[in-house]
Amino acid sequence: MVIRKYIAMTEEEAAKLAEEELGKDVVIMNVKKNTPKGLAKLFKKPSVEITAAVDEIQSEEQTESFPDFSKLQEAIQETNAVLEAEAKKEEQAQKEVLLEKEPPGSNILADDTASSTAEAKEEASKRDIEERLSNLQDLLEKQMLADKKEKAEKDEKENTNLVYFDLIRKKLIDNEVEETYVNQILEDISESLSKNANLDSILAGVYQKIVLKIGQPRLIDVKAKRTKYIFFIGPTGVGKTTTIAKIASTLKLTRKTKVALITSDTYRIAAVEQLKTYANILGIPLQVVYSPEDMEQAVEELRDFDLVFIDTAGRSHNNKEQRGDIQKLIETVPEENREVFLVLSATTKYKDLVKISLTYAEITKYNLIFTKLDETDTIGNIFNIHMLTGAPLSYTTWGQNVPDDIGKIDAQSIAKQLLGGNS
Ligand SMILES: Nc1nc2c(ncn2[C@@H]2O[C@H](COP(=O)(O)OP(=O)(O)OP(=O)(O)O)[C@@H](O)[C@H]2O)c(=O)[nH]1
Ligand SMILES: [Mg+2]
Repeated sequence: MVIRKYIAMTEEEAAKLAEEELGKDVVIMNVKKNTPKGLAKLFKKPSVEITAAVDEIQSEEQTESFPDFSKLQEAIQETNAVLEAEAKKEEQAQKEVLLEKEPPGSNILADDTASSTAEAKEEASKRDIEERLSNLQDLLEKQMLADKKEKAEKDEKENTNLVYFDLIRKKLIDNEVEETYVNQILEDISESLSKNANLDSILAGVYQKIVLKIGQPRLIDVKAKRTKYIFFIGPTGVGKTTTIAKIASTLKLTRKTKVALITSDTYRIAAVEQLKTYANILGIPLQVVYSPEDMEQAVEELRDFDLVFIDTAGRSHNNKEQRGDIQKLIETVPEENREVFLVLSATTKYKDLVKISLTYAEITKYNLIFTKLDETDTIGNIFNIHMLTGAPLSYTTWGQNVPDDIGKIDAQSIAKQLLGGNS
């Protein structure tokens, strides 16, 4: 894409300069009026600066538009047919007049009269045909002009939209939204695009599409009548335990929800200690389970609580046996009483996130939590993984502070960031 600035006294003059240099497909991206202030007013005149862009500069031959010969050909054929029909009609009319007026028995006189009448008729018919021909030509010219204008308007609209689409596509891809999803969004909105679309309306359309695709956050159901058992699963070190602490403290402190904790992460002493510390601070019970049988017992014992959070050990998604352990643990609780959150770090590279999320999808349904947003500037992967798995998005976290650095997923803020705005 070529982007240039042009300054002139009026916007039209500046646009003309742009068109002369960049061709007729040029798109005016921005218009800035320069009004001199203070003393500068005395010796400087106001001017207009435009920013113009074009996909690529076209050569003279390309920009020149050729007449539409097929239309011209059709019109000529039509004209010929009309003329022929007219001539035939006239010939017939003349024959009829002669037959009617010829006095019987005076051939010479009759010949003279007939020939002068015929000449006059012929003259009139010629004038008539000429007049019709000229009208037809006018009509033809008008039609051609209208066609040309319509084509130019259509081309301009399409080219302008293409430039805007390219700008938006580039922004989304810079923010690591997968190209497939970018194209999907742009295709969706190009169908519903109005004739007078400008950059703002296209941006608004894309923004809306992203917000709709992200959807409503799927949060923990604090009003459930039955005890809810909430599992946190995911790779090592992504922030599962910290996120449980954040959610449990917020619910305990602000909503007075009856919360209990279970940990099955018995592989590291530090892991149990970490959760015990949070449990002590919050004054809530913690049960440690070593097997699915222990889990069943803990579930039974904690059935008077509103919410029971279950911390699991970070697992490599590549280890089949470990995946099997997690699945067994989850299935100790009936589906209607449980909720599973897959915790992923926004800093993990896309290829790994794809593999992790697809592997976990084989063992359970889940909602998505993305952590460590404070450690990355690109958040396209949140959108990508949601689109790939269809799993609802729930929370994001952006720091180590318990309980502050957590919030429900904010579709508007994500859409704005993906489009290059501030959240
Ligand atoms: N910057 C940042 N650090 C975080 C965030 N959430 C958690 N952490 C840090 O990440 C590290 C690991 O957090 P844990 O909660 O222990 O992670 P885990 O998933 O439970 O880890 P394992 O139990 O070992 O699998 C800790 O230092 C946390 O303070 C976050 O949103 N942003
Ligand atoms: Mg942990």
